[in-house]
Parts: sequence; C-alpha cells; structure tokens
Amino acid sequence: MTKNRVLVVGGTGYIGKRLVKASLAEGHPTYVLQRPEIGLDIDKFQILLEFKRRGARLIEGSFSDHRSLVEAVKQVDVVISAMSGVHFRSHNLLLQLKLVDAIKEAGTVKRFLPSEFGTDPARMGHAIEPGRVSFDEKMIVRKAIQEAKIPYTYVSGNCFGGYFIGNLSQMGTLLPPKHSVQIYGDGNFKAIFLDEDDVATYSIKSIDDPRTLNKTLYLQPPENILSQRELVEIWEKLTGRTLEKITISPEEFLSQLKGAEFAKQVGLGHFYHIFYEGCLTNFEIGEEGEKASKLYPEVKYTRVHDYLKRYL
Ligand code: NDP
Ligand code: GFR
Repeated sequence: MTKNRVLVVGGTGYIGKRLVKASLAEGHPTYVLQRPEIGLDIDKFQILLEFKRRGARLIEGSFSDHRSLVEAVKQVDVVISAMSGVHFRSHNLLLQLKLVDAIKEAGTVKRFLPSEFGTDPARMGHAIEPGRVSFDEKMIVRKAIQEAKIPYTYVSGNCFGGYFIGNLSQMGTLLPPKHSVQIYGDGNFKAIFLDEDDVATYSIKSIDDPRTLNKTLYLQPPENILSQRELVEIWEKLTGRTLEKITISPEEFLSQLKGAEFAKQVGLGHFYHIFYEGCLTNFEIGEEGEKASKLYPEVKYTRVHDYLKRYL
C-alpha cells in the first residue's frame, strides 16, 4: 500500500523542519511548500535544498496566491501546517484560513493537521490577556476546518524542550540557570515536557490512523509528566550541584505583565497557566481525544533526563 503523500507548510520553521524529517523518516512521499516570500533568506533556502537532497519535493506556493495553494494541496493526501505562533501582531495563525479555503476547494485532502502543537486551545477559554490571542486564533482556525468538514487531527504537544526543559522553565532564557532557579508557587503542578523530534514523530504517526480522525492527539509521555521541582531535581542530580530555589508567588509573577513588551506578556500567560494552574494535566481526556503514548507505545520518546544531558 503506498504511503500517504504529506505536504508540510511552514517546513523551515522550528517544529516544521522536524515534521519534514519525521515524514521522510516514516517513508511518506514528502512535499514542502516553498514560498517566494522567503526571498534572500538564505538559511531557509538552504534548509529547503537539504530537504530536496533527502528526497522531499518542493512545491512553490504563496499565501498571497490562492490558486497556488489549491494546486499544492491537490498533489498530496495529508497537509500539516507548522505556521508560526509567535509573531502575534501579524496574526500568522489566521493566515491558515487561506490554507483551509484551498483544502476545501481541492476537496481531496484526507487529513489536515493545523498549527497547534502546544496547550489545547479548546481548554483555554479562560486564558489571560494578551496571551489568549494564540489560543483564540487557533480556535478560529478549528471552526473554519470543522465548518468546511475537512478531516483533521489536532496535536497537543505540551511543552517543547527547547523552551521549557533546557532552561528549567525559566523565562527569558534558553539556558539552565547557574546559581538560583525561580520556582513558580510551590513548584508542584505537573507539566508535560516533550522533545520536539518526538512531537514530530507522534504527529506523523497519527496522520494515517483512523483512531485519530477528527480527534485531538494528546502527547503525554508518562515519564515526562513532571513538576517544575522534579525537573530541577533531575538537573541537580546530573550536575551534582544544588541550585538556590527562589519562590515566586502568582501575584508577583503576574505583576510582571505591567509594562512588559507584548511577546513577554504572551509568554507570561503561557507559563502562568502551565505552572500556577497545571492546565496541561488538570483534565481527563474524553471522547474528543486520544493519548499518543497509548496509541503508539513503540515510540521510544526522549526522557527529560536525556534531553537535559545536551546542556551539560
Ligand atoms: P516558527 O516561528 O518557526 O515559524 C514557522 C513557519 O511559519 C516559518 O518557518 C514560516 O514558514 C511560517 N511563517 C511565518 N510567518 C509567515 C508569513 N507571514 N506567511 C507565511 N508563512 C509564515 O514557528 P514555531 O515552529 O515556533 O511554531 C509552530 C507552532 O508550534 C505554533 O502553533 C506554536 O504555537 C507552536 N509552538 C509550541 C511550543 C510549545 O512549547 N508547545 C513552542 C513553540 C511553538 P516557511 O518555512 O514557509 O518560511
Ligand atoms: C505550552 O504550549 C505552548 C507554548 C503553546 O501552545 C504555544 C506557545 C508556547 C511557547 C511560546 C513559544 O513561542 O511557550 C511560551 C512561548 C515561548 C516563550 C519562552 C515566551 C517567552 C519566554 O520568556 C520564554 O522563555 C523561555
């Protein structure tokens, strides 16, 4: 049986490039959208050339050219969007509505994975401003998908290691602290940490799976469901050094919103809901969802301990 053809949109991005690699590794005929707008962004262009070398096919297309998007999606069975979620002011996530229109017109796509890969936006109706913008935009895209009756899978990828493991979930840095670590409240709310390559692998596993059709796939690898204190302890054992723990109350944490620049405010919102509310683990998965580690037990996901070794 021939493998589903996969198109990755946003394929030179942080999670996008990992999705392309995972699709190729799984043996799917893999296509990557090549946008003319990348212009002289030589890094992006080199990434595209490297994908081509590894057997991916580049399809030219632009979000400013509806026809090009329709022609692109007509060439594949599955579309995965890894559209940026951080450039909030330009509302990139809403650009995906153009992709939804193209998929609807083509009428041939068997599965569409919109750009999510984080906190389940359906559970974030209460999210604080302004960080709620990314959840609200993801829900607008979901509404359009479901109104167009496009078959979908939503991937809740929880906390990417690069933003939450390596820095021991400290804001404003990607490196582990050397002397002291900020502990959010009592530091005991459980979060869920993922190696980004595992997010991509689980996502690709789901695209052919009838069990994930029109469902949310929750990435909850059991050994990576940890509190911030447990995360810090793993690092202290690895380094043999103890960090001074500085507790920050929710009131103190949220007071940083005042006067902070927009992106920082958004980050504060994400961190608040994760570490002061436990939003990633304070619910049971119902009919709407599936647990990836149950569906795909064969995936040898990277444990937090091994992810942290990279930072020694
Ligand atoms: P990036 O910032 O790496 O951007 C991804 C791609 O978006 C780019 O490579 C580009 O595609 C495309 N893009 C950006 N601007 C435009 C534009 N104006 N027009 C068309 N395409 C554009 O994204 P991330 O990988 O950081 O984020 C992807 C998803 O993952 C988001 O939904 C985000 O919320 C989520 N996320 C989750 C995290 C977590 O911890 N759970 C952490 C980080 C992100 P091209 O390759 O074609 O140039
Ligand atoms: C956990 O779910 C998500 C996480 C999500 O659904 C969408 C985005 C995120 C990331 C963001 C990626 O851009 O969490 C916060 C934010 C990254 C960020 C990290 C923002 C501000 C910071 O100071 C920061 O420090 C590591």
